[in-house]
Amino acid sequence: MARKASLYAPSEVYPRMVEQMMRALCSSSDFWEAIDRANMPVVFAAAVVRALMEADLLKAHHGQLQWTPKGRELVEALGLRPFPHYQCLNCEGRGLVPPYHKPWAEAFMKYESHRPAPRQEYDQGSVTPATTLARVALMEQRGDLDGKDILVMGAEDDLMGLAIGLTRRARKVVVLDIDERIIAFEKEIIQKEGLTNIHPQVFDLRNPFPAEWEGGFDIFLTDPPETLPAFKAFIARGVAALKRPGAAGYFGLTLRDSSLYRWRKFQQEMVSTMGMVITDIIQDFNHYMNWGYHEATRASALNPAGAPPRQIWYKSAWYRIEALPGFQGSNEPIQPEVFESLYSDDEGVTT
Ligand code: SPD
Repeated sequence: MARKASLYAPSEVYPRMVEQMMRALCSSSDFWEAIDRANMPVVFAAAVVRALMEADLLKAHHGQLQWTPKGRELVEALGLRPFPHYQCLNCEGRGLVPPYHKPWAEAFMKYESHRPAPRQEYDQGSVTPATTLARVALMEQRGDLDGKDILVMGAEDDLMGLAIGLTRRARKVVVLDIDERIIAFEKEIIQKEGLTNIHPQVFDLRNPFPAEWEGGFDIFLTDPPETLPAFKAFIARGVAALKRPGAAGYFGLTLRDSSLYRWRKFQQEMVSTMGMVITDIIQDFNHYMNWGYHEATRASALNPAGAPPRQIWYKSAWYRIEALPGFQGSNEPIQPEVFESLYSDDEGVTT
């Protein structure tokens, strides 16, 4: 089965992938929910489903994926069980509960629902408010908030810079985003709240940073596009912005638009080329609210059952990396050919 599925996937499908997806399909007949349970890129999950359907083990029926009698027999013969649900319901598996009762969190909750709607051209798809609050809580817990100079590089539809600003505990927060709607939205709130430590500005991250930002920050945050050159360009630039050893970066990496093959390359870049150490990888920390342009994506076309997602299925791991002596970033411009395929390639299909 793995060999057959490999014909439809960008890289080799190995037997564990088939087993994961089959177990996920025992847990849910919904394509998107099954991907979430299997924690597998859309393209690989679709390849396994296609191979199972061609072998007459699985069929699509009224938007759902159902085992055929032959499929059910195989599942039983292999002893495959649905995945159990042991996740903590309070923290949703993040390992910490956002401090909803704190004044800054309450202020954030008051504003967040008015944020501009996601745009496909920028691959927007915002994380849930709980995710944003949990990210700030994690920074506070790791000593990466109080008195720090913080740089937020894009993905500000997640409103991370705003949430950090509202704590009034960072020394300075510089927020960069290409989407002028978001920058205008934040400027209004900043004025209303009388915040003096947050500076949002429209910035195209294809351009190099001005000299004063190089080595100017204690912390960077981003949620980068996941094609390899785009990832390298974003993270290397974040690293170039760090002041000294002990400074840190936070970012999200999915297993929806990237495979473990690609994670290995990302990790090699960060550790070997940039001299960073990975201190945290918290799976499924980031939950993304479904975006309005789903039906126009390749991901949607890859679902043989056709039905759109009914609940949150797109999640990512939250990484924290820390600079060690000798670390090295790069502040090169992002080349036009990198930008052309910034969001989509053979694995990235949700934009
Ligand atoms: N296109 C779907 C929304 C994706 C949001 N960006 C996730 C980037 C993760 N590094």
